[in-house]
Amino acid sequence: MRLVIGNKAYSSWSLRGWLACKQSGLPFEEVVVPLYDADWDRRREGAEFAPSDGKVPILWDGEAVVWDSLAIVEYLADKVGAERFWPAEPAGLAMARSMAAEMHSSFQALRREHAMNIRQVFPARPPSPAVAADLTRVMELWAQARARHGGSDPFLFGAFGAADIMFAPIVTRIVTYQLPVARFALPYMDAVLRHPFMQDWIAAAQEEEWVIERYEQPAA
Ligand SMILES: N[C@@H](CCC(=O)N[C@@H](CS)C(=O)NCC(=O)O)C(=O)O
Repeated sequence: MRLVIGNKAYSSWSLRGWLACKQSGLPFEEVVVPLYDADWDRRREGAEFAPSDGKVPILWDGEAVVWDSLAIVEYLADKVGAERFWPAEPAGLAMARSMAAEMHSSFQALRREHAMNIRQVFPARPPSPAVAADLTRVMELWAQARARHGGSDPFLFGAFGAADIMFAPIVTRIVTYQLPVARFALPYMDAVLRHPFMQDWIAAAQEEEWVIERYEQPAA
């Protein structure tokens, strides 16, 4: 398999796709392309990107191409077995799938106003009302997953899985912008950040030389 991703410092959807590949346990080659550089428009029209929507991540598996982070999770879960990604029992499965889908479709203010930047910790500032509302919803979801399905393991549904993969860039944004969170969330966030896959990604992001200036500013 070959996974095309953007800058590890900034590309949150790439992080999700990459975590999904790591979680699958399958070997894969990663192709990291610098987002929005001088070659970006040319590159996204090339064969590596077809027939995607010109965005990363893109997973190639022989002739098969999957170009959306949540679709990559689903594709790999089908390929290696759902138990690596999703809770086995129906109530946990229903909640985990709903949370992954909500993450994929929602939290626009948090995503727009606080772009991922794994290399930075910006001075704390009060979040906008829209971001505060997004954070409240994230806390509600994490609290419910942990209380109902977390058990003694630290992740949302016990073992590390698809829901954690989808929320991992929210964890890093909370750190980067020092956003306020409920106390119960701290051990969960710590477990995500300490996960070996996350440690590998963060280390690689630190090594990257590409800089996108607009992501190097704290939120307005
Ligand atoms: N729906 C896509 C979103 C992918 C996405 O927006 N990727 C960003 C990088 S994090 C991108 O490629 N942006 C390039 C562009 O919009 O030109 C997914 O979940 O994979």
